[in-house]
Amino acid sequence: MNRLVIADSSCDLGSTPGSLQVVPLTISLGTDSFVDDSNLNLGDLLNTMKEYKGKSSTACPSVQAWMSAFLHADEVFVVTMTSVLSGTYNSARVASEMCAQEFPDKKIALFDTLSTGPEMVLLIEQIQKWISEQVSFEEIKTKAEAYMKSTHLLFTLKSLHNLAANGRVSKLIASAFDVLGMRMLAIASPEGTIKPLFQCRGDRRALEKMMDHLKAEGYCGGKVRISHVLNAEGAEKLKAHIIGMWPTADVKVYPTTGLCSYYAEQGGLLVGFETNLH
Ligand code: X90
Repeated sequence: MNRLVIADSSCDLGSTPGSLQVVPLTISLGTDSFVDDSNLNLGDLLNTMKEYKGKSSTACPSVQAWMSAFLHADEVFVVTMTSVLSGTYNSARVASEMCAQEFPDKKIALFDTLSTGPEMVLLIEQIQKWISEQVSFEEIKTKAEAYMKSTHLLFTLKSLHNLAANGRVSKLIASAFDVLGMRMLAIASPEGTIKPLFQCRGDRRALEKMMDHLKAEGYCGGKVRISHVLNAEGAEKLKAHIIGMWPTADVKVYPTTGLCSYYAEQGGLLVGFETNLH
């Protein structure tokens, strides 16, 4: 029997044979279409975004794409971004129902993280660990539901343009955001929506505010995963601050792939963190 974690590409990870299969979303800028998989040229996407002033959009994976991914293992654990802002979860759910009819012995567990990016990564890593420890399918399901309650997503953005243009944040929130030199700090709310916390000017202030938020939420040295859109410097600074305060913290930094790069936009930082140690 083989077991696999499957996630949509908003997790910012690439597929790793045998342990993670990533199902891509697609980003469209006019007639250019970018599939968020290992062939994506991120520089190309970001440059096109800079130059292109027309309408752009994204599309979630098709039911068929999820179904083909589900065929890779007998037991699959599917980790998706928030069902409130994307059809990704729903498409995976329909695929799992179709799979269940065709392959009644296959086991599929679906997890709507009500978040995205690095908060998905925390769950993916945790499920991979349980798989390696041969924890049963049912037990992984129960443990994962509980684990999701102890993970969070904080992010800072320099622009809300693509989120607002695609209806993922309200026009009201976007118009209240004075973009020039400002950064928006926001979180994934427990309901799976974008909840702005405050705006601040300058990277240093944003860093202080992020540290304040981690403390206020009860972060105490657990895992942190940070993805960034061409902002390795900001991500590494935050990592250094976290390690400075909690020296044994397990913190990893990596670049976003296509979907999060498109929505978080240049300079964006996404921070997934645990508030309970496991
Ligand atoms: O086309 C689609 O179905 C994809 C839509 C995705 C919409 C949101 C993606 C956000 C990516 C921005 C900051 C984090 C948001 C937190 C969500 C609760 C990254």
